[in-house]
Amino acid sequence: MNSLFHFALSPACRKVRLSLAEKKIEVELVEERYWEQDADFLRRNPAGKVPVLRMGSKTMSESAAICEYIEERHPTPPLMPTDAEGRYEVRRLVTWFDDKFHHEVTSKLLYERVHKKIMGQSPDSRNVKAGAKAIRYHLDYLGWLLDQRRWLAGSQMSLADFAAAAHLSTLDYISDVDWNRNANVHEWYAKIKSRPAFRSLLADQLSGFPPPAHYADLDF
Ligand SMILES: N[C@@H](CCC(=O)N[C@@H](CS)C(=O)NCC(=O)O)C(=O)O
Repeated sequence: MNSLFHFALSPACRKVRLSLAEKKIEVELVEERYWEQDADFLRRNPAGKVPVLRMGSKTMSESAAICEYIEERHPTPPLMPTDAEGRYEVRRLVTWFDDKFHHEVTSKLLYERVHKKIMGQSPDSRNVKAGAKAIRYHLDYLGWLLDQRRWLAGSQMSLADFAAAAHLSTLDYISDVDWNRNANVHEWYAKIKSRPAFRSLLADQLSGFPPPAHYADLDF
């Protein structure tokens, strides 16, 4: 059996969960309290980060590398285009979310409001304010991309959509996404949220942090 060591509200873990589910690869989810940095966890990933995926005898870390590995081993259904330009665009957008969006928005909202609390620290309101401001610009950028494309990186759903949806779904869990800001983004998220691969994310419950009613509602 494959095992994914994960944390429910980790966008990097969610991206891997979406890829595995879309390709119908079964996996046992093992919750990892990564901030405790226990010895077994550090043995699995000396970088001390989730996700960690164990497939057969192989133990892997780094969500982008994991997703591309899954893609190469299980190419159907495809989550990467076949042409170099298309693949470039997917990788650019995955990096946009895992780097820029993560730094400007996710770390400022989710990590302040949830992760810090779990670790017994107080949120910094300046960060929360900065994150709430930055997400507007990112939603506008997504809306602009979707003006020209059916999916974020082109005409086919790809890892770029999963990277974006992974981040936005964790923020939606804490009601930090204004779905009325951009109709294209709302429509795109409704489409991706209704996929069977999304079901396990919508069932997530983090103890002490109940999700709002709209979180699992497909008609939000
Ligand atoms: N580049 C990594 C980032 C993963 C990541 O930042 N995971 C967070 C949880 S969302 C973590 O484990 N943080 C612990 C740490 O940075 O020490 C990936 O894409 O897998």
